[in-house]
Amino acid sequence: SGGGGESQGQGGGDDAIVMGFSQVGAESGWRTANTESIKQAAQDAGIELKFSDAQQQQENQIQAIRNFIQQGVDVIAFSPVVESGWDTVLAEAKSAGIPVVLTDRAVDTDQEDVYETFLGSDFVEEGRKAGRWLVEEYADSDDGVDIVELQGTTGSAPAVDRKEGFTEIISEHDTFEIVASQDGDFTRSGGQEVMQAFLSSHDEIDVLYAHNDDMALGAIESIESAGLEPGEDITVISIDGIKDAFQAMADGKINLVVECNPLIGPQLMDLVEKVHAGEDVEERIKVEEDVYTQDEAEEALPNRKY
Ligand code: GYE
Repeated sequence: SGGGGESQGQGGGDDAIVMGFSQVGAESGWRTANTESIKQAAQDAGIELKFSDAQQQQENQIQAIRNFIQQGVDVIAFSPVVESGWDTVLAEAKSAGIPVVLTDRAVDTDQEDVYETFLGSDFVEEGRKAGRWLVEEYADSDDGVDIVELQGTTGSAPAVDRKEGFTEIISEHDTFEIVASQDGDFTRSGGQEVMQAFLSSHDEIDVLYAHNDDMALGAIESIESAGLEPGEDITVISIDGIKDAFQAMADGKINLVVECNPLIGPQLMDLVEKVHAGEDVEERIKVEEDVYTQDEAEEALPNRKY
């Protein structure tokens, strides 16, 4: 049965809401925490979850969504690996009468009313936060600041937006230049490999801006292998705020972490229940986030939940 049913799903009985969720993959610590949050929250809300891992491939996500449509789930939620290419499958869900909720990452579409709401962080603002801290940090320096950028998955909302927000801020000052920028696919191994290449082709790297913690942590290994001190010889900025990154910050190897909160399961279940009940929901719901520096890292570490 498509949307519009009566079930409230208390305790996961026969009339529980059935939600199909297509996850991006398991590429990062952020993602693992996000998956756990969604699974736990579904269980707590008595929502029957059909979970599918796309291994960072859009084809797999499209296939999973088609399967959910075929099975007649009540609500489909997904976190789109890249922004474009969703129009056909979103139209299919719409004509099957199944409401769609986007989580974490946005889609790029001209079509109207193909999803109910988008719950996720403001990635452009995260990029700006990184940029603002950097501008402050180098306020007294007259020398040029050479930055290398480790981008997230090409075409993904967080990669596009984190670049945009950061560039918007630093381009107001001539001191800063992004001398190299490449895709590290949000993984540790990606960050490690790309940073190694950056180090062998650039002599004077002042700053690393990594679109997530895992890439920063991989890059730190390459910086150390090159005989340099991360956090000292190269200023390291990353995004997410996983425990390992806080530890690296406490150890002096990362200078700034911009928080991006993956623990959105409870909010998602709330939205799924509302959408299923036919209630109006806001089209865009943002997650609240902070910024952390080295002197705050040690104190914050025990309280980090992911
Ligand atoms: O920053 C990264 C993950 O979409 C916000 O995806 C998410 C990003 C997160 O792989 O670690």
